[in-house]
Amino acid sequence: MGYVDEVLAKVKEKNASEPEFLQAVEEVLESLRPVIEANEELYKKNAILERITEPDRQIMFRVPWVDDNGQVQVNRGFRVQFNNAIGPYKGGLRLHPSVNLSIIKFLGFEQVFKNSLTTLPIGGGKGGSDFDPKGKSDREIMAFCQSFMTELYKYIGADTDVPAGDIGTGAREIGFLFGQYKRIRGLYEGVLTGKGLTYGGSLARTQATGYGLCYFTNELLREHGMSFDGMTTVISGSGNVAIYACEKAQTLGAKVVALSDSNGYIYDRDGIKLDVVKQIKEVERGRISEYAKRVPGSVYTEGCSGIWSIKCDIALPCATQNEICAESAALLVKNGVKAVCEGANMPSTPEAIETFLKSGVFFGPAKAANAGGVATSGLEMSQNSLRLSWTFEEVDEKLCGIMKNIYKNASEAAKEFGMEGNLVAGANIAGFMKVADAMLWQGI
Ligand code: NDP
Ligand code: 2IT
Repeated sequence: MGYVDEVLAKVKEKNASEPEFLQAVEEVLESLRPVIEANEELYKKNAILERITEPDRQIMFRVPWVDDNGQVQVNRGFRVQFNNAIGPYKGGLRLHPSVNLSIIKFLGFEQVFKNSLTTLPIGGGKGGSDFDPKGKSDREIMAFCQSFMTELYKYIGADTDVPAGDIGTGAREIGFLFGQYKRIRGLYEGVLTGKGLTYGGSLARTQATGYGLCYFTNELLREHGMSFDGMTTVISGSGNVAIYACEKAQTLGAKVVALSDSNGYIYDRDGIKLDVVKQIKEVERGRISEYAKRVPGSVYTEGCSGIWSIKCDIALPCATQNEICAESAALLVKNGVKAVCEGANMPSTPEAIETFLKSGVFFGPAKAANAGGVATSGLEMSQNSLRLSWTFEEVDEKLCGIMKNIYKNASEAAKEFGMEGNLVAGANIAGFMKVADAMLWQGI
């Protein structure tokens, strides 16, 4: 049995109850085969694959807080510090009832390679809680965030581990978390990114994941003689990533016709009116179904996977993991989709990815395509260290340069190892090489 298969078997045995984590590891290790085989003795002797698939540490803790009725509630908190070979642990905090160790580990594992691809000095980690922010009052959100940070502060710091936003964690939550960290530690430091602009946040961080996704997609399209101009585009989700992907895609000339949330999707054949979406989602924290009540001619349909039955040229999944299954992928292909680029983390199942690659659809995997968010978090860390803030244009230009570079590196790595055009393999290989090299230099 070869080294890759040996490690895969061990990882499966040790983490049998963690399906999302195993899915992420399997995808990465499978695509690393040519790199590992070219240097098997060195990697095996140093147990690089065993070490890269085992987090440095995983922290789980109780988060008690008091709701508006005076009732004590208890949630579970997580922080998985996966790998800090190339910089302090860095990655978001997800607040969603589905959160468990498997999900946080898959996200932390992906983050290691994604952060490496940005070319910035950031390691990989992820955290969160099974707390559901939906329908909670601002006071309840604050109570939860303060309790969460009262435990988390022991493990993080500007040079140790720098959390940020993810599903359910936006500017409001980051503010409460930062306030509590500052109070407990008595330190004013860039311990979180995605901060408000009045207290150390970076301009363009809010837009960065969505904009970055479009910069990446644009590069991919350009390479194949296309552009967003006139392209019918479907975007799933209607949160931070989806909204700013929609904004940039529209600026680049795309016609975005659909958005969704976990209940259903809207279709507007005249093109989504983003000001209406922003009012519903960012100001009112409402449901996407509201859109159909406010915009004549638009239609709301219950159930979120139906969004992939809409005929489109470009699909940008920006909601959550495994939201595109084999059948949805087959439908997209049948309807003539040209490019699929992932704004969410691991939104396509392995079968869906295979369908896209086999059908010649241009496919941008998450760890390359959505790296603009964490890259701009890296730029926020730099600005905090310098005690300076750059203009929106400066940050946006750097972000655009980083995304073009990620495309180039992933594309060249795929070519070098005989898999031209396969950006899944290219991104995994390019991300892996730098981290593995740093681990080798640093000893065990
Ligand atoms: P938000 O919380 O702002 O938005 C999430 C959106 O996805 C909402 O519309 C939500 O709908 C929908 N959603 C969540 N869970 C499900 C589900 N199980 N089925 C269908 N829809 C669902 O999160 P973000 O926009 O920040 O994150 C979206 C994705 O992008 C995630 O995969 C995240 O990991 C990834 N990402 C985020 C980055 C960032 O900087 N924020 C950076 C890189 C990746 P509802 O309101 O009904 O829950
Ligand atoms: O998945 C991700 O890359 C994020 N949620 C952003 C992480 C960050 O540290 O900005």
